[in-house]
Amino acid sequence: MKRAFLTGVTGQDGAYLSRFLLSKGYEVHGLVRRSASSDVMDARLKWLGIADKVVLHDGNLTDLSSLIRVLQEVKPTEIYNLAAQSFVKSSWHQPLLTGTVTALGAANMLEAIRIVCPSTRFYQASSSEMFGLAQEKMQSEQTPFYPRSPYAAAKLYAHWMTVNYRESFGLHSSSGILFNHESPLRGIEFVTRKITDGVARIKLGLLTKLALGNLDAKRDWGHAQDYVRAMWLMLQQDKPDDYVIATGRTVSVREFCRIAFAYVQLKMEDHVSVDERFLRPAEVDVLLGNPAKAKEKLNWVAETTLEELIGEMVEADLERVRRNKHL
Ligand code: NAP
Ligand code: G4F
Repeated sequence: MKRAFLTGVTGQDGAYLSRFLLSKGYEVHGLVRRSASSDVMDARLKWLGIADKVVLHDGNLTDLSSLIRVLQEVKPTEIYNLAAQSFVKSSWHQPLLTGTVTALGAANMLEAIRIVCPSTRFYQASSSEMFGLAQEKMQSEQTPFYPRSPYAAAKLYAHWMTVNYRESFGLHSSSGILFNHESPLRGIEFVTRKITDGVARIKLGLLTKLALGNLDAKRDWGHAQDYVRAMWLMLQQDKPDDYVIATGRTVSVREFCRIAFAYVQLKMEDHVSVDERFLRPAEVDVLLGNPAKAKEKLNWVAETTLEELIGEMVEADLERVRRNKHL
């Protein structure tokens, strides 16, 4: 039986990846950190109807002893390290915490694997944020990195540790350099979900204005459901490697807003304002990924268009706001 162990199982990608792996017949185990709000901890797994099918283990990415204990218990065949302090803006407020979880947490996971189960395949959730001040118009596996936030610097350390443990100890450790991917399960603090939630509230008469930050920033946005498939494909390869996962299309926050408001027959100009509280000390102006290697080696392409993604997110938020549902 194939047995997967996920850190970050309660997050957006953890929920979609769990569902994907269960559909492939895997036994799925996940790491959860202790929370005072344990009733909502597995809200995303519940949303997808799989909470009772995922085995949860108490632990923390910053606690190596907990990782060693859980790996000894679970004996996974595949490990997906999705846990992180993943919100870029917060990484300036909590740079040391971000380094401890997002950078050293990955090193803890790699050490636990090296000690307990060195033949287990490992996936590291790397990020297009590592390209930061992008050195090429389209970013590929060959593009030099230029991190622009404590988050990106932490992810870069984790990325190179994944490469290093592959080269030093022969671990089957792969790194997915994923561009932004969204869904109805995206955290409300990220701009896409903030916009679709705002659109729903404005459409239903609960809000009139939506305050955002830099409307000119451009991102290559895809659907999380497509991207978790790429994670799995990486671990099915004979050799570990690094892959850029992206759609190859970039649009601005302004254009994302325009499409989302138009979906409910509203104009963004009537509702969106700029509030400098949402600006960042250093911005990543534009990201655009080149997924050619993933297409060639993994036979992976993004299947969901941006318009389909936005439609699905707006519909989910309309439903959520109408029913006053959590998440
Ligand atoms: P997310 O929704 O923010 O989920 C992050 C997960 O990490 C949550 O399950 C969280 O648990 C867990 N976590 C945080 N600190 C932890 C700790 N100390 N110990 C154990 N677990 C901890 O993130 P996501 O969007 O699913 O992204 C998954 C991964 O991919 C992250 O590493 C992110 O940085 C990376 N990534 C994301 C994107 C994207 O566009 N989504 C793109 C590139 C890379 P709680 O539920 O307890 O908070
Ligand atoms: O949605 P965001 O917060 O995502 P960001 O910073 O691109 O990071 C996400 O994608 C990365 C992959 O490239 C992941 F590694 C990371 O974990 C995370 O999932 O912001 C997107 C853009 C930024 O340029 C930001 O300045 O939107 C701009 N923006 C404009 N107004 C805003 C807002 N972002 C947020 N969160 N809130 C605003 O009001």
